[in-house]
Amino acid sequence: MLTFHSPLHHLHHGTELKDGGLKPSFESPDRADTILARVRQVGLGPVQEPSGYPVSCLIGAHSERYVRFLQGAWDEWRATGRQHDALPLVWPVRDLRSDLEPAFIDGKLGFYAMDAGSPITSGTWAAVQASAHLALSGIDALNAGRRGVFALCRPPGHHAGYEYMGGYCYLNNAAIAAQRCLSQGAQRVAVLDVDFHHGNGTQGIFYQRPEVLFLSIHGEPLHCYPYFSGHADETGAGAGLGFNANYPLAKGSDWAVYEQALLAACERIRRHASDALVISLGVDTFEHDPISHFRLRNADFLRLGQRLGALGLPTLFVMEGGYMVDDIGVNAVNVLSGFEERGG
Ligand code: OKP
Ligand code: ZN
Repeated sequence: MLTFHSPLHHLHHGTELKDGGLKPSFESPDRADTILARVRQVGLGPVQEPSGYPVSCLIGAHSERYVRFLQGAWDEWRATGRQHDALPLVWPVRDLRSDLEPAFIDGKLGFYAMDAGSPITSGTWAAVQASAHLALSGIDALNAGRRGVFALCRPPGHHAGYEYMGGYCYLNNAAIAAQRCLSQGAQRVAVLDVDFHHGNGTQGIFYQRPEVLFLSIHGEPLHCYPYFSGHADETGAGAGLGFNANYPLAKGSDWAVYEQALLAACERIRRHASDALVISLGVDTFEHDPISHFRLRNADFLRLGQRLGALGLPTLFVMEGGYMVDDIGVNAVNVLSGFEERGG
């Protein structure tokens, strides 16, 4: 399997609020380094750097003004004399106004964020842009005839919506990839999100669109982040009604429970008759993940990959979460190896 990777991800290393103070984020550069080392160790296949793409390739999945905000946010923040990470601290919830973009950076940060988990730092834009380019390069490789491709994205993307960042995510790499796939001639695409957390951003971007089937298997949202989306009754709207499928599972779910949801999702994907499949690949479903609550074991990730390979579709794997760094390489590459066994 071909892997796309860029060393530019190192430019982004943020902080997050935990235990009452600012600490280095769980979403750290050594995550991608560990996965890359494992890709090389098992000889998964060639590793390439991404091509360059114009900013216009990000539009569609995101609005133009949101991309412009991301691009300029650090400079606007620095211009106010602050040098530490920029975090939002005020949000336009419910009855507040969300129809006007604030002019000052502190207001813009809240306007374009769902939480305080996605700090803007000096290197954030360069890293998130490179991450999106990995996903775009991945789709181009599929279109050139590859059967399976791995975009080793970092920062991740699935919590990022049409006009917001959040949950360590800025640009929605999987949605950007699906969008490119359609613009290059595919009629139908499926995006399956196997990260522990609901892919609220991807769901929102495609909620009204029947050509993109979005499916997500995740911790049930009354108890698990992101709390405000991911319920089973979210099935799409307008022309997209019936093209969104959520499989929320109880905290503590193991492979036996997980596999049932996975089989249901695979069946739904077959019915969609997709031309291509994008997998939002989070491995925070692992039993020892520090922030998640499923109980998948190392070997279960191999089984997951085998099920995905059996779908027989051109497949792009886009890296999302996974915070037990010791095992992240083994678990992510187990999915890819399982896929190759069954479908490569
Ligand atoms: C991103 B991805 C932990 C708080 C959790 C955000 C989690 C984002 C997960 N103390 N905050 O889906 O893996
Ligand atoms: Zn996650």
